[in-house]
Amino acid sequence: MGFIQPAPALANQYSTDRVLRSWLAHALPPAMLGAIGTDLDALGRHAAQAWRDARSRSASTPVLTRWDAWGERIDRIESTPVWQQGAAMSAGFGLVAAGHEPQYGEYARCDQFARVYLYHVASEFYTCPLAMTDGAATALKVSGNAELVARALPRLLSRDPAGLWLSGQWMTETIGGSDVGNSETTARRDESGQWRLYGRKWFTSAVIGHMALTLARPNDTPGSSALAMFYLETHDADGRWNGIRVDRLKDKLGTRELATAEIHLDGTLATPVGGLDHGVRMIAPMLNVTRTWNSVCALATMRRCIALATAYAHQRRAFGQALIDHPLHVATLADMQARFEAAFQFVFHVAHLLGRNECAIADADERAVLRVLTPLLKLWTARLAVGIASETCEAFGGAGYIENTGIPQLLRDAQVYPIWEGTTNVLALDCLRAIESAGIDPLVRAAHDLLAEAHATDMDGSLSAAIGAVRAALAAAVSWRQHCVTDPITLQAGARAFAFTLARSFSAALLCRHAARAQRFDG
Ligand code: MFK
Repeated sequence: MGFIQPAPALANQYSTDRVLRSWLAHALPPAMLGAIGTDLDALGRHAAQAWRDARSRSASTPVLTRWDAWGERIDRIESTPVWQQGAAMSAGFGLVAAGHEPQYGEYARCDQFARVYLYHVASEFYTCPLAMTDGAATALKVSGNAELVARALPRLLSRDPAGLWLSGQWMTETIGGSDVGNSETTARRDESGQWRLYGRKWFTSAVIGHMALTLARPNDTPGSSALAMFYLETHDADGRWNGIRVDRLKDKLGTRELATAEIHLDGTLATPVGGLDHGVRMIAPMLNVTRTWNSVCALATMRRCIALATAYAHQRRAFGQALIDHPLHVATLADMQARFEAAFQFVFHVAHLLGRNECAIADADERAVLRVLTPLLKLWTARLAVGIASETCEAFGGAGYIENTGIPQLLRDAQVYPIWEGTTNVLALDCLRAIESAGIDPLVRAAHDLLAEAHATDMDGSLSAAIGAVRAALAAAVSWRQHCVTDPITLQAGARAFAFTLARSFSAALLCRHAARAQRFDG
């Protein structure tokens, strides 16, 4: 037998992550970092082991059994082995709970998202229902519905695997994926006065969950504002489906371990969470949390891609030397790393802002900035992850096109990030709407503050060109918007480019500050 190359190996994904460790060391109180370090280290070890384990077994996908042997409709979904460990991992490491527990105050979301970032790829997208569980907990808290909060929150935030509930976010219908306001599901009171839902939900990502938040129309009025947000539990006390039929599981490009279902609601008992209208407004806090999770998970994919491509570059030889000794290959990896580090700064900056907002210590400017940065972060990190995953396939050559190396899956899975939870264009328009209501000044001020700090602490002046370039890009974006603010067609047509410019500028401002700090600290 001739030459055989070994599979790329991963070391502990926490202890070898210079970017994460240095960010945490600078941002978190030292006692907190000491307290969470053991968990992060264990998650980093788990990630490396999960990569090895996945290479030594066949891929598996969830299986839907609709009928039992005697003809009874059962709609049972069997999960993959990794998913069967999901509740223990999630409760044990507090992957949802950590973001809501008070002990770390404004840093709770930083702690939580460091955990999620380390767990995500190993989880086979078990993080998807976790994201929605977190979103449901957040939306219920914001709703102020004390009864539902008392019933669901202890379960959604449980650290006991047996007591942990997962939540779905059932929004998408055949008539409207992005255009949720067209939803056709109706809500009717039965003879006992209880609300029951009737309709078809076309993409339900957590039908294996215990509850869901969903939208339905309590009367015949069309339009988005006539939708109400409902809470439902998927099974009754005897374990029977609550008027839900699972029609089939989706045959998807990626995230194949995740059971995404088409379902019918046929008399599903449900409770209005708030009033009987403005359901989109009520579910928006959930969307903003799941969009942040999407960004964290996209970041995790980038990191995994670069770790694998770098490991491979050290072992694969071509033209007489290792790939890592070829300057052009190194430059390609360095470009991927630069994009990843910009995304990293952006993700954890938003995580911190979210934590500050939820602790009620964010000021008005920070709240406005968080509202605009959330869709910007989601749309930009999603596209970055797809680009880096594609580049990674190429860095592996032919092996990157062979399914059982595990490399193509990174690309197939990454393609979901720009689609679910709002496409790039939907989010670019959301960003315009957010700026329309809060103005662009808070965002510009926040970026200028970062650049001013970078400038003031840039000891050798090496950052002045970068700082100048970011200021110029921001000024161009602001002036473009000002120029077409009375021309909605031009504004919408340019929304995507505008959003990308803002996202790149803001992350570059964060990088400038980081670079200035790095001149002083060894990290
Ligand atoms: C691994 C990571 C996993 C991540 C989880 C993945 C789970 C996947 C499951 C799914 O994919 S679920 C489907 C996700 N679907 C979407 O994300 C829908 C995308 N479409 C949009 O976001 C549309 O822009 C939107 C549905 C919000 C448009 O709705 P409307 O009603 O036509 O628009 P409108 O009038 O702008 O918004 C209604 C209200 O909500 C307004 O408030 P008011 O009533 O006070 O005027 C908006 O300000 C408010 N709103 C909308 N988006 C908001 C928001 N408020 C805060 N934040 C937002 N993002």
